[in-house]
Amino acid sequence: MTLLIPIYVFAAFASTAWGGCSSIEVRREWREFTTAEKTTWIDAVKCMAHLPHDDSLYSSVGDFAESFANITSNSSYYDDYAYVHSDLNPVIHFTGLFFPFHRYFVWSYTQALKSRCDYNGVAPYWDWTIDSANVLEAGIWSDDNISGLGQAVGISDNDFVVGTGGFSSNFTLAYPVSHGLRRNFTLQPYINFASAGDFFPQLDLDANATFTPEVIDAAIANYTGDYKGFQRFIEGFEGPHGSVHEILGGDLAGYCPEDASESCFENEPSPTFSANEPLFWMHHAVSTLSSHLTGPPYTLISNTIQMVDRVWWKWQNAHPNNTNAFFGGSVQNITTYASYLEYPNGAPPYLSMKSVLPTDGILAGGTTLADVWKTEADFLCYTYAS
Ligand SMILES: [Cu+2]
Repeated sequence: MTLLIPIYVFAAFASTAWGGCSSIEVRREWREFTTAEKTTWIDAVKCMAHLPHDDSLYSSVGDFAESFANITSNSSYYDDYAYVHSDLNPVIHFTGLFFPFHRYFVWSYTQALKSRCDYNGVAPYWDWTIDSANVLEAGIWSDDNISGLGQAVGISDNDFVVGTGGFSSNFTLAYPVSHGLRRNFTLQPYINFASAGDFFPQLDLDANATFTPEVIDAAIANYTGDYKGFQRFIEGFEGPHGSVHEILGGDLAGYCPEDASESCFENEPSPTFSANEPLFWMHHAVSTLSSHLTGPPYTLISNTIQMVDRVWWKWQNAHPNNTNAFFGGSVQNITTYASYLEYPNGAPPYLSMKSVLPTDGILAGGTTLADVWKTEADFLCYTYAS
């Protein structure tokens, strides 16, 4: 598989991987983008969605994805990235790979936008804390067809397909079945999780209460040196990461398109195709409970990756004891609530800085946790303005 890594990946790495950063990308919040910059980013994402499927993509886990989303050649390079997240679901969520893999994944995606679609901007993130008090008023939902991300409120008559904004046209997703981008804002998404028992103690929770500035600032200030505790808080059920996914519904939350197979609905909501949503990359989607819990709805969610990465970055920089803090297992164990409490970020064998991140054939091989630990170091070469 290593031999099949596309040549552009090496090209993208050549300038940064060895010998220090020639420049540092400063990631910015969506509302700090000019209208032209927003358009440039949307155009680049749509370009990815029109590039052909890369045959080097393969399933390395398959445990979850194969049941309803086998790799199809009738898909795009953008779909390939969504597929990677779906396939790796059980190894990158509720394990020690959660933060480092998603950091690497968003970075890789941004490199692809640049190398394959001539994107010359920086990776945007959506600071959902700013909009937590009234998510629906967020400017990010602008209906403008070249610079807006479109409506957050879904329309059931239209299978919740987003009908406004830049992704309402020329943007088709392949997984789990061909469909347009879907959203369905739901303030109390956890009502649907009643059968998951102890994992969701507050079924009527207003999801936006979990990602306020106060909540996130407290998380960053606390858990000093406690990587496991910090991850558990951010990634946890009914936590900020999952709440951003679930409050937006549709693709980001893993609700199936109407033409999907029966198995998709049986596993609903499944976060495995959450990376369909362009916002995923700004939030960083993470996800789920997967096939280990029995009976729907058992799954969970993901976050908007980029912002999740920024929260980790802020925590890493908040105290010297956080910077290199790490502890996590390689095996997801959320079979029962008790096992989750024991292994919220993975059971043994434990991971180390030498552990290698999974690629599914389209990400750069041989990347270790150490490579992605410091964003300003010579591998990733990016930082956040604040
Ligand atoms: Cu994820």
